[in-house]
Amino acid sequence: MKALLLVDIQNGFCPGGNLPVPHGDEIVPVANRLIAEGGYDVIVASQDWHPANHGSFASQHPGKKPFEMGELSGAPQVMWPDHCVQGTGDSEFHPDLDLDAIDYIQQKGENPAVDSYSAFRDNDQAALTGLAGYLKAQQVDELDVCGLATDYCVKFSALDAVDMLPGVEVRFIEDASRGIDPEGAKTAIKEMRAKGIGIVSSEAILAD
Ligand code: VGL
Ligand code: ZN
Repeated sequence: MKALLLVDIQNGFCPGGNLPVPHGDEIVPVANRLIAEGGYDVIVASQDWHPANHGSFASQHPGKKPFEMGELSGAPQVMWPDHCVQGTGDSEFHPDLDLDAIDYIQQKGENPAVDSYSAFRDNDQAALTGLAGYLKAQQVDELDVCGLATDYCVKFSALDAVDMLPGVEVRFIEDASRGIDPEGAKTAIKEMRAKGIGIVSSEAILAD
């Protein structure tokens, strides 16, 4: 079974959101085309879903400013602007994303004491989400990953997919993703490639 994982295509990561990824909204029509014509059997989406007091927010650390480094539960942590707070418009999926086609939504980042870039588990790797179990139950053996942001949640989700779904071929769809920082995105693609993740374009997928 072929699956598509759409990572965090939410208002908060698009222009106008609280943690905007440059040109993040440009991936929405690409994602919709992949959903409609990509030949996927299973389509899943992750949703960054933080409580208002999440420990990744600079606002929870007196004296810290957004994008500085800080600490969370003893580990280094980027201090993010408040973003994707549960129940706010910032945490909603982009209004143009074709939600009807999504079979399973994996929320993440609910524990205020740890961040969760990956859709599969928290950054400390202690608590798992249900996503690996869901994909295994669907007998997925090919997983394409795309979304926001290439250098954070997309990268960590793709790397975890390789570790947590043995035997599954994992690919990253470059033009259906955008990064927070261009250098970070380049490094992320190198890390994914080094892990055996294929780097593909939506064009190639749609032409198949
Ligand atoms: C993300 C930073 C903080 C992401 C989520 O979706 O890439 N980045 N929370
Ligand atoms: Zn977040």
